[in-house]
Amino acid sequence: MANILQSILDWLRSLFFKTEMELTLVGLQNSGKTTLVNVIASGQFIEDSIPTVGFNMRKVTKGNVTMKLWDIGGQPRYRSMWERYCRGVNAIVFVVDAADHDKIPAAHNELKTLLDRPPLANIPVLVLGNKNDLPNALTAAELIDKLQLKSITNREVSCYSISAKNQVNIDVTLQWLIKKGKGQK
Ligand SMILES: Nc1nc2c(ncn2[C@@H]2O[C@H](COP(=O)(O)OP(=O)(O)OP(=O)(O)O)[C@@H](O)[C@H]2O)c(=O)[nH]1
Ligand SMILES: [Mg+2]
Repeated sequence: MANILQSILDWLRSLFFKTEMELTLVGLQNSGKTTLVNVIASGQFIEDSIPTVGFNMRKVTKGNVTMKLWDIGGQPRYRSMWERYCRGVNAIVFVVDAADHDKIPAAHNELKTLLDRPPLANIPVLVLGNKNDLPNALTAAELIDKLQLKSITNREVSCYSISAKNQVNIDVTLQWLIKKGKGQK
């Protein structure tokens, strides 16, 4: 009953109030962060995105939700910036190239280092195993195992297998993110 009431309240609130939220996308270079932002913003897969120098910011409005998306470069020289751009956001989106098995240990390390930073305590994390259109891409279950996501207990963590290219699971990704903007579980 409480759940139904909560849903009705959320729905009423969504009719009258605009939600503004901030999200930061991080992850190793070539994992597909900029491609994903383009897909979220315009529904278009742009084949030759160039490596991000520093960061980009895009504002995207979906219904009455405005998302400020911080897309940070994944090359080693930019990784020290990740923490700064993750502070105070509604959620951190950690993008992984699920087909690049050799880079999984490095992705695991970077994720762990980032989440160990005290200013980022409690911020929800969405891990996206991108490029599931490629053969041998790791499934969500395999990523949960290899990135040891079950060992993260001090915050909410979810993991989806997506393809920015074929727009697979972009809808569930957006639903998860928008919920975080509304402060929902
Ligand atoms: N097959 C496939 N390729 C993808 C997908 N998403 C992105 N790519 C490709 O992966 C490459 C890297 O994509 P980017 O979006 O530039 O990667 P990035 O994470 O922003 O990289 P940095 O800015 O250097 O951190 C590009 O050639 C994309 O076309 C996908 O879902 N499937
Ligand atoms: Mg980029």
